[in-house]
Amino acid sequence: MQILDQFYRKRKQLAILVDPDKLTREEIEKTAKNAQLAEADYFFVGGSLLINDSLHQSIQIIKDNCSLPVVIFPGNNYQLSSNADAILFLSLISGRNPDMLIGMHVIAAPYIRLSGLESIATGYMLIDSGKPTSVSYMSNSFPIPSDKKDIAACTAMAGEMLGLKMIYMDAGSGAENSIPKEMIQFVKDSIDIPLVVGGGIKTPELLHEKYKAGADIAVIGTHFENNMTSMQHFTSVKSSFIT
Ligand code: 1GP
Repeated sequence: MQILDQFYRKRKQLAILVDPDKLTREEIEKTAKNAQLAEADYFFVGGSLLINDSLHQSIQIIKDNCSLPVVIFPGNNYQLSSNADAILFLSLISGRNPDMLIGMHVIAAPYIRLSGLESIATGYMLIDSGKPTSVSYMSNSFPIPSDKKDIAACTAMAGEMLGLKMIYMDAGSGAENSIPKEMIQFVKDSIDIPLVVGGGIKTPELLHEKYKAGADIAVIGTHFENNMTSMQHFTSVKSSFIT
């Protein structure tokens, strides 16, 4: 998988999150074209609910308008499409809801196998961002408090020891407070697998802070829903980390 190759080459990466419920066809088209021009690395596609059943179509629009890999970031086990290149096979390791740790995976596994999608085993950790998020409500799980970096680090460590291939720390879409740099750094120092960080990254300065603290891949969704043309300002942050 390209994500792992880039990680071993020590390249910072940026994923653009598209929630098919929040963007029109035209907006997805524009986002795809902008992402290609700005040299973003991936599209993550998914949402907590997906009311409009447009996952398949949204992925196709992205594919028709750019050549970036599309990775499904599923809110539940119905969010599958063979139009994508890969899927984050998420285990919600910050929570204690067995369905989110293994139950839904058992249901989704044969479909993923049949679809031919590459599955990326990912330890998903929700971090408290100051207010309840869709994910914590929908998953019936508590996020890790943002000042408990030791809990976050031990959770990530356990995920790595269980064989997961990436850790994704998420403050939730549209989070007021992004994940504190101290926590990112502490987790990064505790694991050897790629670290994905998302939620509430609204400025290039915040993105720089997350990369500097140890994020290998940053995920941005909400900001680009309203500021599509600003992508270049964000992707140019990656180049300051090329060694
Ligand atoms: C949410 O990490 C992603 O799961 C992206 O968050 O929408 O706040 O950028 P934003």
